[in-house]
Amino acid sequence: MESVRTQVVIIGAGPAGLLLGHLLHREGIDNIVLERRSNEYVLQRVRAGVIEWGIANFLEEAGVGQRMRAEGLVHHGIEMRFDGVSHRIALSDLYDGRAITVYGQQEVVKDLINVRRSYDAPLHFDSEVTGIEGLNSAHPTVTVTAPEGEMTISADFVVGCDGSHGVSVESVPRGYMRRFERVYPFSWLGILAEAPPATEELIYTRHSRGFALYSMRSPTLSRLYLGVRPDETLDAWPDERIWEELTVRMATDHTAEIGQGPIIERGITPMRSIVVAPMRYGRLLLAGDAAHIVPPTGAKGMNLAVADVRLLAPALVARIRGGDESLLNSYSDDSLRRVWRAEEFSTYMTQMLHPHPTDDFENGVQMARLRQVVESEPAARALARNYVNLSSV
Ligand code: RFL
Ligand code: PHB
Repeated sequence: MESVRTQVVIIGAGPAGLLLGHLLHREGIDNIVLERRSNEYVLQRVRAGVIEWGIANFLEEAGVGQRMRAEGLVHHGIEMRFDGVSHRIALSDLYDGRAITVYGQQEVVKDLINVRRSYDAPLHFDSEVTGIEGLNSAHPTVTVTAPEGEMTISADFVVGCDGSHGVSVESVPRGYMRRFERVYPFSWLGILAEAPPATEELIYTRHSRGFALYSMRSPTLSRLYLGVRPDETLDAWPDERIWEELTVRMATDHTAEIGQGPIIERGITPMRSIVVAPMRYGRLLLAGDAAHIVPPTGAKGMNLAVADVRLLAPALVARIRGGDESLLNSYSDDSLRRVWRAEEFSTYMTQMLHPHPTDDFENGVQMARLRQVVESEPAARALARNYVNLSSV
């Protein structure tokens, strides 16, 4: 079995793992990124699309924002649609001219992989971490199953950026970390379609039949979501049914039909909230979805992953270079404050926009919340600040 040594082992090549690897490399810290999926799989995985103002700035400062600035779509507002009427929330007017950038997560991942390839730092695809040992010793080790065979890597620190079903949390003694969880009674059916977006801004819709979201990836690609029952499967949703349902839920008195086109990707994602605390055990640190999941209604998941790494990279650098552990010691508390704020906002957005199938008291409260957002400037301002820049305040 091959045995390798490095300073930091990073498990997972999503936005969190790849960005951390890049930030550490820039500070001269050796690291190895391990990813169980193939390079192709990671590049075509369609996920998040909204990048907050401060997170976009940070990606640029980190030297990986060039294409995002050139090709990303800057949005100054979003629409909230209910009772067949659209209301614009003027994000930038409400928040010092700040805006969001719509740029696909797989494009962020592609940019991060390209930059890593440019300086030839180790990044292993098809390489699954199957065990983590010695987290309370000076040199923890991970066991990796790769196409070339098994490998062990010993490091100063292990960082779990391995998403929501990762091996990192599993390697911590039971009972050490607390897991807070909420499951919502619906899922999102998401599609990517070769159709020019019919509108310029995202539209969050509440209809009595359920939630719908109109988003996009480029001037030729639309990204749409439908709130569906948690037990729904894709077999029950042929293309015609998806378009029909989107058309019904998004209809207003004034809008034309939504643009349709070939569906090139589809999936169903359950909606849930998870927080794991603390985000550290000995020499293991957690970042991104490995430590927390938010329902996608607030568009926060990728932003939180980047924000974790923005704190964690300097903390690891200070500890490895100078032996100063203070930043590492406060990493979990500092991150979790932001994570709980994001959970609060994502829950608020989710509950306001997903009608309850039977509880009409709940539905009355939802409508009151929506009306407040479009009628009260302080309420709209609060939404704008949270939507545009929660991870940087
Ligand atoms: P990732 O991207 O899941 O990456 C984890 C990686 O770890 C690998 N892995 C392993 N590798 C080696 N050994 C093992 N034992 C491993 N176990 C796992 C996995 O293969 C994977 O490649 O986590 P990361 O980096 O923390 O990034 C988090 C984001 O991906 C996630 O939060 C967002 O996609 C969430 N999200 C959104 N976030 C936003 O900020 N804005 C949005 O608009 C937004 N929309 C969304 C979303 C997520 C969605 N889905 C599908 C969950 C919309 C949807 C529909
Ligand atoms: C997306 O474009 O994929 C997207 C946008 C906003 C959300 C979730 C997903 O809240």
